Amino acid sequence: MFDGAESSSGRAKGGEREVKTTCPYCGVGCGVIARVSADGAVTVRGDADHPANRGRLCSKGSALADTLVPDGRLLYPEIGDKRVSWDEALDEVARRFSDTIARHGPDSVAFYVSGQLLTEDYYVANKLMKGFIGSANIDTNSRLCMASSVVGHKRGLGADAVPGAYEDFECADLVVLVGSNLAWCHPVLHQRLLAARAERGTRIVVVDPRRTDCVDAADRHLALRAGTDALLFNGLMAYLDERGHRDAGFVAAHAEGVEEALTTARADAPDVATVARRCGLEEAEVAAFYAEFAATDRVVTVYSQGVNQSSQGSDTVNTILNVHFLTGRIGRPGCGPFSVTGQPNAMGGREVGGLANQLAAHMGFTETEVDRVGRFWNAPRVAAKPGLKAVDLFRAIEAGTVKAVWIMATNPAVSMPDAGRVRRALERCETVVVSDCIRDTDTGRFAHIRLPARGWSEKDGTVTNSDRTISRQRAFKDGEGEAQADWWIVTQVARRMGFAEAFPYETAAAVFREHAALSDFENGGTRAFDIGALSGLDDGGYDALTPFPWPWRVDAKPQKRLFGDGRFFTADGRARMLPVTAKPLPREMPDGALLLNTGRLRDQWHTMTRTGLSARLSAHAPEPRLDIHPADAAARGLADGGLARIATVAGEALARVRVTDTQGEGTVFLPMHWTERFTGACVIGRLVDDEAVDPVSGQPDLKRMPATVGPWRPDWTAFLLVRHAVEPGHGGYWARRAVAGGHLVEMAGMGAIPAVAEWLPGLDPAGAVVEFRDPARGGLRMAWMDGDRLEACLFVAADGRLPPRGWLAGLLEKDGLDDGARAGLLAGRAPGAQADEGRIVCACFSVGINRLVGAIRDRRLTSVAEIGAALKAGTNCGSCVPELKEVLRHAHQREVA
Ligand SMILES: Nc1nc2c(c(=O)[nH]1)N[C@H]1C(S)=C(S)[C@@H](COP(=O)(O)OP(=O)(O)OC[C@H]3O[C@@H](n4cnc5c(=O)[nH]c(N)nc54)[C@H](O)[C@@H]3O)O[C@H]1N2
Ligand SMILES: Nc1nc2c(c(=O)[nH]1)N[C@H]1C(S)=C(S)[C@@H](COP(=O)(O)OP(=O)(O)OC[C@H]3O[C@@H](n4cnc5c(=O)[nH]c(N)nc54)[C@H](O)[C@@H]3O)O[C@H]1N2
Ligand code: SF4
Ligand SMILES: [Mo]
Repeated sequence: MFDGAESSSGRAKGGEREVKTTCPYCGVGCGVIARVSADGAVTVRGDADHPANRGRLCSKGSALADTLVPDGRLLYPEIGDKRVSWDEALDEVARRFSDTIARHGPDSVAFYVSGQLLTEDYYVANKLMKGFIGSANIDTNSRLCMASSVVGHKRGLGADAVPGAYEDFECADLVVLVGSNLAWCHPVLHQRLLAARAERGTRIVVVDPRRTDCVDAADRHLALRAGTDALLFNGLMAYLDERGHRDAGFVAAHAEGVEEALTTARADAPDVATVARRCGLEEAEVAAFYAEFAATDRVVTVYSQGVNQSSQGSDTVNTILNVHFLTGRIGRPGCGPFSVTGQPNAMGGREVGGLANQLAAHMGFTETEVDRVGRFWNAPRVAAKPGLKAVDLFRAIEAGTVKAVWIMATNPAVSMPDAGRVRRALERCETVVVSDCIRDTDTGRFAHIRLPARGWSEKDGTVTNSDRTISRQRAFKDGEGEAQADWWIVTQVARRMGFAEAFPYETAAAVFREHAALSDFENGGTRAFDIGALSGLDDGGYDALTPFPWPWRVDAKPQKRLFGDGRFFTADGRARMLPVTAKPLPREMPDGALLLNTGRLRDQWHTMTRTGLSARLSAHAPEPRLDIHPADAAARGLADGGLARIATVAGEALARVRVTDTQGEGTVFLPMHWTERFTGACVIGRLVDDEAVDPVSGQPDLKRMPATVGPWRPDWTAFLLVRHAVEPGHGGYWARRAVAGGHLVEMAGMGAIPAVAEWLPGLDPAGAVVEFRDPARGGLRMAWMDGDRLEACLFVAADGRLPPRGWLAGLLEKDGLDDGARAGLLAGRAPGAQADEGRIVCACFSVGINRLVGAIRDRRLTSVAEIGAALKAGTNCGSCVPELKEVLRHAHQREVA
């Protein structure tokens, strides 16, 4: 296993290097080969040897090299806004935490960390807080992400362990996607599923209130009423039992609680008609789904945030597990419940105990476990009880009981529910430390101390993906500025707090060895997570480590699939079937309100600190957009492409309207990605309140927020193309995105057009070399030049008529403008008849909607394959194929009409 040193970091010709690492985005955990040329330029490609992706990458993975830019990086430690040395910064963090603890006790401090830390970072942070500070106040953004699955797993399986492997997607005959937009959020896994479907006819059922791109390749779409999944699965369990599909042998030998679970399910969902009515579905479609499930032996049920991010997320997870236990569809090829994890290391965080209600290495807070971890760490005061979960943690900060918080690798001022409260809490907190790669984030603005973290490409460690495969991330570049690895930063602070002996680490490998040893310590097969086989790994072995699934016990092989022997990690070894009663939505729906669903877009990652740097990735969804059903839009006077105001009890937002029948009536969808660095008023966390939380997992309900929606009709609209990022200060709508060579800022406002100097910081109207006013139409056009180079141009219109952005944006890329370009500049038109690319559909080859439609028309293209042959669109990662089909469908409809 370890003789692959060459394969992890090899030398290619001409001073080039190739390094094997792992993609830092989603939980698929694809292997990436980074090629660094002699001049330092980086290109990436998929690693054909990696078991997760076998060479494939999606649009985000393919664009990784675009994000390796110094733009916006936090380069040095800062106290206040002043640059300081590492020594000063680390001393200050240690002093403030130690002082606060001395004055107010260990529970007056907290860490809020992230599934984007590497396991080694996570391990050290958890050890410092739970073992040496003596509080369990360390929680993670996984609380917003996986906490309900963790609870469901622990209750049903006795351990937080995903039973299957990605191969199960490929040998299943039916894959049910519940609340998972796999096509956009786990694209490579989705491509593997589609390949299997092409080969063996795997059937796919999508359970989602929205018609996502997954539906394109699915046999059935159950567009159920939001929040009714527990009922659907209770109904399925009752149905299966009634029709004789119980695996009596499995249940008798390996499962506990079947009768109680069934009695509750039957009461909840006595028949298909009741289920259909309550889920808002046709009886026939529910019956057909149930019959298909019953008739298919190999079924994988995949679920993610549509299930987890719910006030009854944990219970819903258990209804899914129940169905698999009842029918013995677990522990066999092509069978099982499958929680797909979101972040690259969501799973690793669970292994080290990153959640406030876990200790470490899959141990909790029983006296035995606290004692065991204490002996292993040689720690004087291991926390004896769980700490505050994310929502409660920020409330405690607001209340002033938690007085110092260290936030690492997450952006809670955007991603937490009731982000307004989170911001108020951070504002009044005595000590806020933020470790991030990026200097100016919404959360970083509240920091007293900023610590520059190394990012992907600069740091070494391990991550665990959705199917328990542990892979190495490897550094292939130096850290930007003085950035350091998170494990190093925490280690330095721990030493300064007086715990030097317990934090001797000089390498990530040393941390990993200790983590592996703890997983095996007094385990004896009782804990699922065990990688004891690696506790003696030397540095060379760590460097060369190739991907493997856990558990990997001493003297055994790594284990891909769990529970094949019917033994679970409960005390008696039997699976637990939990009785669940489906609950109504947690929040009152005011009259006329729509249900606000929130989630992800294909080409952006969370709060856009990295994907937002890529022009390619930013072109697919250029602005924050509200998806709304045509009937709901019409009833509210909303037009496609116009602007909408969205208001909830927590806050309000402005977004661009997209009228689409992919959205169910009565619901709207907003992406979670935009922050105040990218838009004036569409921060998702400001819209969702923190009142509806799963009582067991503490996971907030982020997908079912009542909202009122209406048109927002600006008096003027504008756009600005500019080399350096500008945040307009006019208080209306704006959205900024990266374009090649700079930024494009779309704007709209109420009232009179403000004077440029007032709302566009850094742009001096006196410095504009070309200016053109059009009083008749209330318009204004200005350009700023640096010699022959375009620095910025601004177009404002009172009648909504602005020139297309594509050609103009291209001018930022040019070193100088020729006479033709200068002439066209303020006309906003290319001198020749150059086509505007329009919104980008295929991110891999930057193919825009206008070019697509033109080619379909002019070259009479009729299929996705023909588009691929003509324009290459859709031929790399394949994520845009459903959209290409849509474009084809519309183009042909237009032709017929
Ligand atoms: N492109 C991209 N990919 C990502 C990420 C990203 O930021 N961008 N983030 C990663 C992370 S951390 C995560 S956690 C994953 C999340 O991956 P997913 O869970 O697939 O993504 P979401 O868009 O949050 O939500 C999934 C679906 O749940 C549906 N849904 C909402 N309410 C309900 C309901 O009541 N019932 C059902 N059945 N469905 C419902 C939504 O309509 C949505 O289509 O993605 C990962 N991958
Ligand atoms: N309404 C709504 N809210 C949601 C969700 C939703 O679906 N709807 N989804 C939730 C989910 S599932 C998740 S996972 C969260 C995600 O939300 P966040 O975790 O807040 O989002 P990110 O943008 O991924 O934040 C990661 C930060 O870490 C920085 N970073 C990257 N690498 C490193 C590193 O190695 N070290 C350090 N120190 N910093 C680094 C990045 O620059 C960035 O600022 O959002 C949650 N919030
Ligand atoms: S599927 Fe996920 S892990 Fe793979 S390349 Fe895309 S974002 Fe990265
Ligand atoms: Mo997540």
